[in-house]
Amino acid sequence: MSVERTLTILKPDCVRKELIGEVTRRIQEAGFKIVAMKMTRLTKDTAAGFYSVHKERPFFDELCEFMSSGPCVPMILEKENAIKDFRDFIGATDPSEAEEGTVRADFADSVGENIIHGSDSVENGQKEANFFFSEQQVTANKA
Ligand code: ABT
Ligand code: MG
Repeated sequence: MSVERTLTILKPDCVRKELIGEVTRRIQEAGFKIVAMKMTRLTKDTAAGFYSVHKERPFFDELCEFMSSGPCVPMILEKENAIKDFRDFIGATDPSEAEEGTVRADFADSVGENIIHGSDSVENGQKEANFFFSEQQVTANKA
């Protein structure tokens, strides 16, 4: 196994519910190292860019509305096998199907508002990290 990077976003519902601290604590306790982090608010257009793979899906407009409805907290995480381990850690997209003890099972209300994002491949993780951060912002944190 090799060290991978994944991009997570604590979504606007996570921020509204004042769960930034709790979810971040769980991320760190599970062994993911935070190498970049910020709070930002996406515009509807920026959210559409981030989720452009879903642009033909019926839920796309609602998704972009939600993701731009308030501030969110993107982070780059590093760990061995980070992509799969983080997807397991957050639980299924639909919280009613998410395994007990996962972030989505514990805190998410619905498939549309599901608290947290995790990249679904190493390649997408790199693209999504570049969407929010420059490499310089990551290496600056390692010094
Ligand atoms: P993300 O980590 O946000 O990408 O979610 P995940 O990879 O688990 O699931 P996908 B399929 O990528 O969903 C992207 C966002 O679209 C929302 N969604 C998805 C709906 O609202 N309705 C649906 O029927 C489906 C399949 C969930 C995801 N984000 N949010 N918020
Ligand atoms: Mg996805």
